[in-house]
Amino acid sequence: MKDIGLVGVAFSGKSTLFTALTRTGGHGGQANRAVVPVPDARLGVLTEMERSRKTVHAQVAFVDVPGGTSSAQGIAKLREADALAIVVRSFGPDTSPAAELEEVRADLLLADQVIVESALERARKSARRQATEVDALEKANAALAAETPLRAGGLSTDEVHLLRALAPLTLKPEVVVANLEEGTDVPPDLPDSAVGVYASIEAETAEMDPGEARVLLDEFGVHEPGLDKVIRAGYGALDLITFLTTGEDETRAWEVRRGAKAPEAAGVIHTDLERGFIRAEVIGYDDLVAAGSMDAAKAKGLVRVEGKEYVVREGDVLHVRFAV
Ligand SMILES: Nc1nc2c(ncn2[C@@H]2O[C@H](COP(=O)(O)OP(=O)(O)OP(=O)(O)O)[C@@H](O)[C@H]2O)c(=O)[nH]1
Ligand SMILES: [Mg+2]
Repeated sequence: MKDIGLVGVAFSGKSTLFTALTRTGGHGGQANRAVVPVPDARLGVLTEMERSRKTVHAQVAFVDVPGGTSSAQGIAKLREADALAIVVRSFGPDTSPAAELEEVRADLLLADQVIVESALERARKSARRQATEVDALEKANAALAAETPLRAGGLSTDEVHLLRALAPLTLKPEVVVANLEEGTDVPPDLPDSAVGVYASIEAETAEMDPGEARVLLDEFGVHEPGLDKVIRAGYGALDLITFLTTGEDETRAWEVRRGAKAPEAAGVIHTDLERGFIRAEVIGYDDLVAAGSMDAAKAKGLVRVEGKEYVVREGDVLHVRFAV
């Protein structure tokens, strides 16, 4: 499971958003890590279609990082995250969410500059230095000096690989979350991809009976709550795809690295399935729904047989054949 670190200036509402997330049916372990199910409408459809006894969602974890970018401890925690969600304040008096976003991004750039510069110095002095490493660090250093996040720095796969050990913050995928005043929308000067949430009221309503929550949210002018959007956007920013399995026992969403081949995906379900992988029977979600059921899809010859080289796609419904 992947971790998304919440980052933002003081009082932007990170902890309030975190509380709202923990109440959506999340069952966190530690106090500052909320494990939440990723909303996925396809699961309900397949569950009904195959009359599955159980429905299991993919999960993602949000981490509330005390101190944020203002402390070394906060920065260190954020380095452990797989993606960052930048929370900007868009409620209360004197809001300037776009300026806040720039402030946070500048902090992230600065934090990376510090580690890249010192790594570069060390690499240059080292007797065992490798030209490729020095080159990668120099390229990263130049990007950061030009205020370009490393993810947009034109680094090759190998260079990114060399930098991974430093866990640079600006290499991580990022989503922007506007914490909104009730009755308002995402301000137009934020990126188009920014999602809005009403953290305060959504924290209050997350545990209510859905009908009661609806009434209260309507009263506050919140017609489309944002928590689900935040979770989907966060999950979506990670370099993952979701594949599905369905049957009488359960309908389930699984996550795997984008670009993974069928045996690796099978291994997410169980290591035996990867070790003993023979083939996968595959149908895209839309094709399956159009066919009406797995049996109907098989009867129509719509279920493909794929081998070890097949690259799994978003929304594939898989059935793995294996022998151990
Ligand atoms: N009106 C309103 N108030 C909010 C909202 N979200 C947070 N607040 C209030 O803003 C204050 C700061 O919220 P926190 O969630 O503690 O902010 P934070 O980002 O965790 O702050 P630090 O941990 O200090 O960096 C609290 O008093 C919250 O009640 C919101 O959506 N609407
Ligand atoms: Mg906080």
